[in-house]
Amino acid sequence: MWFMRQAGRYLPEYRAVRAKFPDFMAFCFSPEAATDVTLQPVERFGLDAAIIFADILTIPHVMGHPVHFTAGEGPRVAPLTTTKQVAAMQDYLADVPGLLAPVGATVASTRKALGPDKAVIGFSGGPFTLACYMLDSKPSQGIPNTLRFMQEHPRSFTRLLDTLTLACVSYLAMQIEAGADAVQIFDSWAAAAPAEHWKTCVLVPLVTLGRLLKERHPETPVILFPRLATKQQLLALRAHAPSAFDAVSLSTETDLVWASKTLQPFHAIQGNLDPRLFTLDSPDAALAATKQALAVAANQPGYVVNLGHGFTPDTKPDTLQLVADTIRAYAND
Ligand code: 1CP
Repeated sequence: MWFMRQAGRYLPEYRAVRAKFPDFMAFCFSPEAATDVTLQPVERFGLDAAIIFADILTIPHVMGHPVHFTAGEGPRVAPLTTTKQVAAMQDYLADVPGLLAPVGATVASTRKALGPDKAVIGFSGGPFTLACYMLDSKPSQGIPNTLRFMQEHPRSFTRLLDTLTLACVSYLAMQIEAGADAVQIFDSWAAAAPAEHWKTCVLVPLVTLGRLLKERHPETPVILFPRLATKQQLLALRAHAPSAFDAVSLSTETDLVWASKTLQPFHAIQGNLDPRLFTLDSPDAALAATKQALAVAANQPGYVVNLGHGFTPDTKPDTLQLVADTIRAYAND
């Protein structure tokens, strides 16, 4: 068990460290502080895995599109507007591991701090999601620039996805070489791709990324998180396990009973507790959902308890403690 955004603002000990860094990206690139907050939830709740504290936007940040975070507003990425800028990104490709070396240092020191019974998870964004942030900055409000660029410059858009795919491979390989035991690819805006372009925008880049990574590190499990993927899309991805990935992280919206029956015999599944249940005054609903998920998916191999999306700042740590204790008691039974 581990939880998406387990290191975050709902924890007072996270806020205390965060307060020392007015610049969020500088925080992500400070191995000592990043290791500190990576370990906090693992120690507090006794989780099985530490996900490295960083952000998916580190890749655009070091490839010529700096990212700034303003309080309460989220990320702002220096926008990509021209095909020339896509071509210019090539120049950074070979340097990605070096430019992101501080994240490698966080991986190494986290690995060193934890016992062999705990896993360290590295991560990157999915190529399409990164492209959405580079073209639109706020994909939550729609991706008009991404859709226009895709339409007007189809070859350059493909080149952008290809470049980001190679950057992700190189970044994830670097994290594995620094000590990550598994990696997760967050394609958070995969569902924003028009249905007729889902294959070229989401499936092909994710499968290519996974395959290239497995050529370099065949033993390291790769988890995909194609957020809000439909059943049909999850089935299309299933055909590419285990050559490109080993596990799929499911959104809360996906029926776990269906996923356990249909996907779990082929690859591991992870998820998909509703993070909103952890914000309620009473822990009862989160506990009931946890027991339900265990009853559905934990009776066969290949189930990782997690959320369907990340924790929000109003998450109740006490509820997470009760949930983690319940899962541990189940696993030890
Ligand atoms: O001020 C703060 O503390 C900012 C909050 C925050 C945190 C805790 C951001 C800004 N990023 C993070 C860390 C983070 N981001 C992790 C660390 C490890 C952990 O899970 O504990 C990870 C894995 C991410 C990944 C990430 N960043 C995603 C993919 C997952 C998802 O939520 O879909 C995305 C989309 C981002 C971009 C981003 N970074 C931060 C915010 C607020 C956002 C979302 C912006 C948006 O809504 O578009």
